[in-house]
Amino acid sequence: MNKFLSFIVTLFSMTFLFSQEVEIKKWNFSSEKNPKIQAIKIPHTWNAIDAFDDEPGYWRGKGTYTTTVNITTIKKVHYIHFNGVNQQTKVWINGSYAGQHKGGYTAFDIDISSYVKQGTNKITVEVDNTNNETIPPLEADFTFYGGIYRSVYLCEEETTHFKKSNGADAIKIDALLDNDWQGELQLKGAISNKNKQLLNPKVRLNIKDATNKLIATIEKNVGAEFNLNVKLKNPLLWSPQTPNLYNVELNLLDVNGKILDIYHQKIGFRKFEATTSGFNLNGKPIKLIGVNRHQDFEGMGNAVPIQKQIQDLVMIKNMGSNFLRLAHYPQDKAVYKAADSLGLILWSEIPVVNNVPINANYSEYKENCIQMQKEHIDQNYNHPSLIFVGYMNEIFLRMYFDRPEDEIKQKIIKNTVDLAQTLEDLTRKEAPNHITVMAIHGNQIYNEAKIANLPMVLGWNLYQGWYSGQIQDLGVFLDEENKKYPNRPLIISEYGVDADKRLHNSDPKKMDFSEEYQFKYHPGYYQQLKDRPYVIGMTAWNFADFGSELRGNPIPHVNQKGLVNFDRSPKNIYYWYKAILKPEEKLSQFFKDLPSHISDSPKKKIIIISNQKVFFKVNDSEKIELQENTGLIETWINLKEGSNNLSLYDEFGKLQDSTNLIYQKPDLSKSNTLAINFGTENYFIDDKNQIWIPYNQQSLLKVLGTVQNVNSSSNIKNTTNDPIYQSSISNVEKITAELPKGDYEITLLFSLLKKDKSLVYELNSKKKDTNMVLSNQNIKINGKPIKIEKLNPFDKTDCTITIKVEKDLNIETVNETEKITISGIKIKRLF
Ligand code: GCB
Repeated sequence: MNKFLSFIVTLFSMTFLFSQEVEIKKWNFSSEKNPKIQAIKIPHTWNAIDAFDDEPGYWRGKGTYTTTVNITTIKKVHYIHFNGVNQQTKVWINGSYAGQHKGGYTAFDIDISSYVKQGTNKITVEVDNTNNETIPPLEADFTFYGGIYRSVYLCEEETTHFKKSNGADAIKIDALLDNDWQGELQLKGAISNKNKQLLNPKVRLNIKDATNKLIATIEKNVGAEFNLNVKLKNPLLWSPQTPNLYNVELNLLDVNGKILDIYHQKIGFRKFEATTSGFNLNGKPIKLIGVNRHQDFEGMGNAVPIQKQIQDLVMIKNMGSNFLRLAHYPQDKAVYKAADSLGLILWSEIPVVNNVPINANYSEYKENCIQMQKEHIDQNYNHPSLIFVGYMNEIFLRMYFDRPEDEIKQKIIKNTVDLAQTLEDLTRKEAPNHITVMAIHGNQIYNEAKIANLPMVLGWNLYQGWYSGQIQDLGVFLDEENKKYPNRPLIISEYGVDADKRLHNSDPKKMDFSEEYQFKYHPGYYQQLKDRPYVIGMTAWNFADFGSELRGNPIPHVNQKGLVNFDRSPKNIYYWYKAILKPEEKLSQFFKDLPSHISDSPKKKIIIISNQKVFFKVNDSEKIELQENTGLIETWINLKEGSNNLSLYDEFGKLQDSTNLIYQKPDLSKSNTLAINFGTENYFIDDKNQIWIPYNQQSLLKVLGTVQNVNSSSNIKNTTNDPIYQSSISNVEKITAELPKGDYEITLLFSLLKKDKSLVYELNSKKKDTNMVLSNQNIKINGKPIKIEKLNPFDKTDCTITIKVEKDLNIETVNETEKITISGIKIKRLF
């Protein structure tokens, strides 16, 4: 753990806990699916593995957690605080039902005082992540992992304490600034004081600076509800550059001055405004640039330890971001605290995504949305980082995709606008000093239904150059919207493309999943944003790859639009953002693609990520000078056969990066293995580090016939090398090659691709998938017959044979009228 991170972690553990809260980590768990009781630790989910396996879907049902806690006195108030459980929770204490909660992304308290006894108490928690038509999200492009995936605390309080409401202490703080930049802290609170048991309750408010020096204190007798106002002279302001924080400590006292309850919160003074000519923070314009974040992590689902979550925010900040959208749901409280300390402006929202019901479920659904938004606001209101509060994402997406008849369409619009108006009003009332937002997809339906007029800032999720159109269409779209609605502050709430670190292409194209296309798309968007001062900012989709079970993709079940991989190792584009967003930190490095360049041509495109003047040398001889101002430089070089040394220097001759690149011709007299992928222009690195070269990069193999490419992005079973099988060529009459004399191992790779079920997210993509029959292909290799048994859809078959070759390799069908459909071929020379 780096120093900075460990500092933040200690800071949190100090403020998070005080004596009456005990974290309950160890539980026993069983589920309807697997009744065998197992000992587990929180955070926990039962979908970390099955949401990524070959079987479609993931288990959604009921899981039961049990544990015991020791309670020393029942004279006090006890409750269990859950930070997040997906999706419905019911709690029993010693067999008595104590309460429930709906919704998977907000915290909640279950008061257990009436059910506990002195000594050992049994807690039973039933968690249900079955698809529920009344709780948002109903559907979305992410996996709804079930379980108690955030921390749980047993809390003990005096009978008189700060009131709890909506999973938080009912204390709201505004740290305001007047026109002369003088601070005023306004605090609203409430006390739970059953039967007026405590006479004359008193509160004491201490405000301390970052070094814990007391700078203001007041004491006041209070009733059930109270307000406190404190003026602070020349407070240090909070901003992404200077995340100055103050500590607020509120004590509840009895008449003798005994402390009955303590509330802690870090606050920050900042003033902001979203206008049609940009965003101002503390009186200065600032372009908001950052990322969206989902909370899951490779191999863990949503049960991610806090340290890893904080590390995400450290990486996001280190990339140069000043802005973070927590999409599409409230995240762990540690995330908001980290944003406060690191200086990241937050957009946080509830998961009302894709559609709103129009059947009998609507009223209950609406109630659940309202309750969720209240919890979301009450739990996070006091964080200085929280500025944008949202409540809907692409809410007409399902309707757009399904294209229902007009009557149904009108009903959907009616309910959706009704819900949006309710949530907008609620948010303005409950979070009066924040900015309301909504994210919509690039379609006019939102303007037509007038839902786009509701929020204070409108967020557009735009994917021109991926799901539709070209990269340059972004600016055209934004300009048109700005012209039509000149009074509407705009932000780009999402933009991005899927990119797989194993796929590379020097001539990248939309939908090819290569890292190179991602590298073309993001700078293209950034430039168009910079050219448009009226756009408040933009958040890339997504910080990291994340689980979305319904997706195909080169890594099935994973949305790969991350700037970093699912395990948080950076993709090349992460460094590009860092280079341009942090010009003060000099960064120059080679774009990392393939360890070897295997092609008929020695020409290789070199990409350099740099925010300074650099030069580089190939094999210590040629010196190539480069000027830089966009963070990225592309140039072509010629490689010699064998090993090539590339070294990159700053203008003063200091080495910045070096790499070794092997150039190999696809020639089996010089190397012993050649792997060729059909139906694609991408290079692919498989799980054994074998590079598969696209058929068009070599002249060794010849394919005869009027061949057609067949592509899919669906999961191919029984392999992690999906990209090899996700592309094929069909209608092949013959494959031939002239090989050096010898013994060879030949592997032919096949897969049966059927038309993908289109995803709701792939708005305008024209799927190239065709239905293919690949049964009983009878093929001969140099006359030796091999038979491919019937394949299951989206399954793969590899056939390996050993043959002697005198001169030619010939792969053809036994029956001349049949044609071959094939995904790849690997030729290994044995000697
Ligand atoms: C969107 C959605 C987001 C998806 C993303 C995508 O517009 O808001 O949830 O994950 O597109 O990758 O398609």
